[in-house]
Amino acid sequence: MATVRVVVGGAVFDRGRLLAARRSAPPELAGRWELPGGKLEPGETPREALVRELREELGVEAEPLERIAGEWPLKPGYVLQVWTARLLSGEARPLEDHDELRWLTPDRVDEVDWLDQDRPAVAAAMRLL
Ligand code: 9L3
Ligand code: MG
Repeated sequence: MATVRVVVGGAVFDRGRLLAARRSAPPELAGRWELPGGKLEPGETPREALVRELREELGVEAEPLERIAGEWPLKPGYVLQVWTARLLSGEARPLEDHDELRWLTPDRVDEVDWLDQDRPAVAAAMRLL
C-alpha cells in the first residue's frame, strides 16, 4: 500500500503581511502563487521540513508557529499541510523554484493567482493574521 507523502507549506507572516511566492516550475504550475515549502524528506518532521524549505527557497530563518487545521490533496500520493510561521532573520528572496515574491496585506491577498490547493489555507491564515 502506498503511503501518502506530506508537502508542507508556510504561511509566513511579517509585520501584518503574508508572503506569497510565484512558482517557476513545473510548467503546469509556473506562474501560479503558493505558500512556499515542499516535500518532507525521510525522518523529518513537518516543522523541520518547513524550516529547511524556507531556508533553501527563500534564504530566511523562520519559526513554525501553528498548524492550520485541514489537509489538502495535491497530485496523487501527496497532501498539503500548512503551518503559520514567523520570520526570524533574513530578507526573503526567490532563490529556488520561484521567480517573484510578494508580501500581501489582508486587503490584497486575492490579488495573486493562488494555486487552487492553497486557497483554503490562505483564507484560514488570513483569519489568524
Ligand atoms: N504544492 C502546492 N502548494 C504548496 C507547495 C509548497 C507545494 N504550497 C505542490 C506543488 C508540487 C508539490 O506540491 O506539485 C511539491 O512541491 P515542491 O516540492 O515542488 O515545492
Ligand atoms: Mg517548494
